[in-house]
Amino acid sequence: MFNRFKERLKGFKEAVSTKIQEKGEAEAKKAEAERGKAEEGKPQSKTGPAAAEALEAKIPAEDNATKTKQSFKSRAKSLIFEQEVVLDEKDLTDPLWELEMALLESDVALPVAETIVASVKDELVGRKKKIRADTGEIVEEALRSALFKVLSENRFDVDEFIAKADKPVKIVFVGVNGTGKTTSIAKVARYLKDRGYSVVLAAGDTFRAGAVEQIEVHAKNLEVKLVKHKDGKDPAAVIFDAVEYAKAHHRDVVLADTAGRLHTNVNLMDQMKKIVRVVKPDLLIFVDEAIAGNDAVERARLFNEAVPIDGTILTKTDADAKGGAAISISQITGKPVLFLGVGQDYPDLVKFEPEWLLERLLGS
Ligand SMILES: Nc1nc2c(ncn2[C@@H]2O[C@H](COP(=O)(O)OP(=O)(O)OP(=O)(O)O)[C@@H](O)[C@H]2O)c(=O)[nH]1
Ligand SMILES: [Mg+2]
Repeated sequence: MFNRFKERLKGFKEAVSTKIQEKGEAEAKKAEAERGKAEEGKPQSKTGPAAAEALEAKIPAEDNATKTKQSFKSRAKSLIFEQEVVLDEKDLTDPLWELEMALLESDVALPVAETIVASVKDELVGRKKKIRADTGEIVEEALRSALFKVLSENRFDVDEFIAKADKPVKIVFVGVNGTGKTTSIAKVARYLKDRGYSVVLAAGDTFRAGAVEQIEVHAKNLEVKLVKHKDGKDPAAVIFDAVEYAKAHHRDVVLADTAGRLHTNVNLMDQMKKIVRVVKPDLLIFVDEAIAGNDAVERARLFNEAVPIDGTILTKTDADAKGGAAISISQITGKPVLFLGVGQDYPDLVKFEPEWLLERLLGS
């Protein structure tokens, strides 16, 4: 998961680490030279690389028995770098450019990439950083904090929402063809059943051949009621009936499937607007696949413009090397990500938590 993203960030991390090391070394030398000047004529007590070498030369062979030359050198080096380095904007120009390119190539939307870069810059510039061997950690921390800020916006607790909402809770799933709507409905049905809710499915994809049979298989597997029309072509009517059924039988949640549609298909977009007018869903969920990257984000924006969505489900994150859609989609739509699809089976659904995603984006 997100392998290319991790790979692409390496360049940035290395660039900052190198910059901090270089600056640390330069400042150590400067400090040493100044101390040298101040103490001219006095008995010398040197620090820095020269001191390390001088000290090393003085250590008698017997004292040296347990310490290798190498370990002494590295201790000396860590002493040298145990000082504070302040990075300025100029130091970070190249590394931050590298970061922006890495984000854009990972399909992070431009405004989101800019936000992340600005936030990383904020973290790194002007702060005194104690430098030892952990320059990598400083960079990692700045990235983590910048990404966390982006991922934590528009947070929404779907469990809490369903628990508190009047029943039946009406949830309609929309999106372009083949992105995983029907599979996600089945996964969410199972997720809700596991939490004690009763679920009704609505076979609202009256457009694609085989769509009703497909959701019928899921309903059977999951042992949930499916409401379908025999020859009806009006998805709004099917979903409306499913809601009526749920009311009459005191079911908690209605999950409504719809046909895949492109935002450019005026008729199908009008049909979606009609579904929303008739059903008045409590949640209109846009489903798209993480592997579509920028396209998924752009489609989410366009669907949200046509009919305001309440959130998204990003599927196929298990197959996504870049991570850009998962990072950007909520920022661009202003709506939360509710779940991530992480495989083809029913349990392969993860409730969106910034910490979970962050761990996968930056973890080893
Ligand atoms: N790897 C992976 N595959 C998924 C995931 N979600 C769905 N799929 C697969 O994506 C394919 C399409 O899934 P569907 O649920 O039929 O997609 P849809 O949006 O309903 O498609 P249409 O009804 O044709 O618009 C299927 O082969 C699913 O198994 C996921 O999270 N990970
Ligand atoms: Mg479908």
